Amino acid sequence: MANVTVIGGQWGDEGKGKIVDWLSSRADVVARFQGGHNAGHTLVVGDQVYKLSLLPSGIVRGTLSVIGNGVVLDPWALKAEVEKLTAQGVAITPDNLQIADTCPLILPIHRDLDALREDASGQGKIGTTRRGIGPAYEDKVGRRAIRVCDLRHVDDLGPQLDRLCAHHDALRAGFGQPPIDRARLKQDLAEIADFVLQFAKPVWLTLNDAKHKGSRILFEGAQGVLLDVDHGTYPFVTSSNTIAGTAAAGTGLGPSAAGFVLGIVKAYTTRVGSGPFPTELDDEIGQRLGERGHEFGTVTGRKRRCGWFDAVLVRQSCAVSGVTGIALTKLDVLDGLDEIRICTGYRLNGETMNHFPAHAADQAAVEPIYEAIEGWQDSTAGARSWAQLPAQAIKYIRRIEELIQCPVALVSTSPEREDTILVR
Ligand code: 2SA
Ligand code: MG
Repeated sequence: MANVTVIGGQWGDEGKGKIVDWLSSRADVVARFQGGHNAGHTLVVGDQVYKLSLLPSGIVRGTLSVIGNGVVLDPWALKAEVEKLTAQGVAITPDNLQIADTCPLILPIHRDLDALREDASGQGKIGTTRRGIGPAYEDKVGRRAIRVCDLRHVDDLGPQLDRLCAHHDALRAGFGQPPIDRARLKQDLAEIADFVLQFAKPVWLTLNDAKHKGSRILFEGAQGVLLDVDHGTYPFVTSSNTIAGTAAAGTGLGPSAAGFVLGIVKAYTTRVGSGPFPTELDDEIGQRLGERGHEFGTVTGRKRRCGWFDAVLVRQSCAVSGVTGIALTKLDVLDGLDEIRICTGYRLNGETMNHFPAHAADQAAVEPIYEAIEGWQDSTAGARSWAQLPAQAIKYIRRIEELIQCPVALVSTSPEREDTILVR
């Protein structure tokens, strides 16, 4: 196996955790390159369920796991997750976890600001995970972030805190909040510093050394292409680039390192948070998909919105992310439906279109054009070979492949990692 970059091809929750886990047994290094502890990757190993938000999924199998510079890191969330996994019997040490010393930190003020803004935004609210992701990225590009390497110099944070406070104190005043308590912040950082610093490394160097040794690197994306800050359903997106191209920038390896770009795509569509969703089903079928698919947020427990497969959106995701092949997940959730629909185009103001328009109002107004195919009654749950799939299920997969203009490389038929069909 060469390097593989795994990304979500829809709005996240496509089942990346399982696929990354499946692939991580064949990788030497697993690297996260964007997002933060807003991700929710579920791994089922035997009778154990691991829910990861910040740590790369490779950690569960003991594979060297790297958090790249493109990730925003909440040190307290890191500690809590490390402790949670340690209690589940996963050994986490500086030998198997490395964190880029250039990662910007998510501070308590970011979490507060995320929630204050959401609460003040009325209809305009994004439906964020309230983890402080957006405010932390803003501070990164605004050049006022405190980064992992700064934890080595907490006593010398003066000028950085000046910049941070100049910005945030004004914002906080607008929300009726007191200025940042600098002494408290410094003390909190000083207390958590050693915990984070034991893992801090120039990970670009680790990864470049791994590359020269011929090691196989697995890049683990979080969220999905439709939540990408440039290519997604802006402004209802996350604050990072979630496309495969970010694997290079978010770790310090060049674009040639991405290798096989595997887009994880659910056999239907879900979304958490606000924003347009053309194929959303507000009916019994939507309800059924949510129940059978256990569609609740891993991090926040929020109920996910459900709908039919949207081939227009996935085609676009595959294109902007340079997807080599897709892994189709949760096919079994569609078992037993009489008829299955696939969105093949949109109608907007009387015109037909085959891509998703850029403007949020147009995105909300498009009407899906559906193609119906007959469902299948037999169970696909747990199928491990093409031969175990009903003919209609194969037809559905082949039609998706055609419509999205991208081959299906894997089909996943249950959360269990061996329940995977390798197509090519
Ligand atoms: P944020 O917190 O600023 O990144 O939120 C902005 C939008 O991005 C969406 N988002 C997600 N969508 C799906 N899954 C995500 N991870 C968790 C999961 C989410 C959860 O796997 O279940 O537990 O609720 C995730 N993270 C961010 C978010 O809903 C906003 O629409
Ligand atoms: Mg998830």
